Amino acid sequence: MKIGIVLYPTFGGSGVVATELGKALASKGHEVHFITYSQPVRLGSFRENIFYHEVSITDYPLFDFQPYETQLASKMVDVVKYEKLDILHVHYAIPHASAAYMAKQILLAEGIKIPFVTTLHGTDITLVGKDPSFEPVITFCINHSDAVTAVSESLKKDTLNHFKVSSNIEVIPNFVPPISPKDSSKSYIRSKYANQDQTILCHVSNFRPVKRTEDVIRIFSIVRHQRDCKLILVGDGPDRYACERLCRELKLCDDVIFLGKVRDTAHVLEIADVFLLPSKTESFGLAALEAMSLGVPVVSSNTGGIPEVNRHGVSGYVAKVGDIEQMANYVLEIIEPKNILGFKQGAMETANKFSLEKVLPHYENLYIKLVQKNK
Ligand code: GMT
Repeated sequence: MKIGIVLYPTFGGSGVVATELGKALASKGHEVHFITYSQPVRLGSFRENIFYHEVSITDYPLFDFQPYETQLASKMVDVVKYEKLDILHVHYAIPHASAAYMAKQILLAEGIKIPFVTTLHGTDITLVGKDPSFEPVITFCINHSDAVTAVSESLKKDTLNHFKVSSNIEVIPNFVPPISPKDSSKSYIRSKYANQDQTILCHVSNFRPVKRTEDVIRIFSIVRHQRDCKLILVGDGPDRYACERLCRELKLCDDVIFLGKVRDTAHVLEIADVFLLPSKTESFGLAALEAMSLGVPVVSSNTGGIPEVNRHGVSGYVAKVGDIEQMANYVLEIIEPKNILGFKQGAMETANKFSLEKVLPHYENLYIKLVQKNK
């Protein structure tokens, strides 16, 4: 099949999932066309069957805001028409699904029929809670997509609660992106951040308020009173400065390492002992799944879709949002020498349920069904 994938090219989970999905489809022989405004961070180097179409944004002085959605729709029309795509798959409702609907109508007027799948990732749905002005467009796009998928049962439930949905939503969970072979220099890298007796806690996010990154530092501070440990923070975003300030205030600077944005997070995750994800809301928690796949247990909040991923008492523990004392106690329990191996094993086994081989056929089957129906 010839598949167009529309995505945000950034470090966010939706972009990572869309890019890894495209790479996996390409390695199975499908022709994949990524459409977005800059090269997706996880795309990596040249690969067979992968094409990238950049949406260029015209800087025209009349516009205070450049009409990205219009240029994206035009690009989709162009790529579908000239690359003869069979299907479009858009990740994130705003503005990708509305641009896909527009592109579909333009193509229909020219006698070309193309189905499109919309995958909801979470913040596209919860956003409407903050800004109801998006509601009519999101509702329309969900109801006029040829198929809609959500990354967790929890997100499906939220979508049905927030919007008047008349079409079916299929839950296709996120998957563990293939991890490049273990770095032979793992113990060398570990030794650069901690000594052998120290425990490494880790957190990866975009430091937005929803991630509650300051909770990560407070949890670490409690744990550190009882165990010699280090905290590695990966990512960047609006709350980073507040986190740096908090570290100074709590006198943690020597033990907290801010790495900033890292493309290949697996190499950092694999040196960690426990991953922390205390988010306020989270439709899935891809970063936690990546950690689990590397045998790193997770202590997280119990919000949204996280408990579908992080199995309480198996791959780690979940606690109420903001309950940093409980989360710190869970970390201490996991790192007890008698417990750690069981949790590492539990994390890997749970992550295995979200393997690429298990999840990919769901998308492929959906595409096949829609392409055949479209004929
Ligand atoms: O979490 C973010 O800030 C980024 C956001 C995105 O759209 O890239 O992540 C959402 O989609 C991910 C992939 O499906 C999920 O793993 C994240 O849980 C979800 N984030 C939230 O719901 C806050």
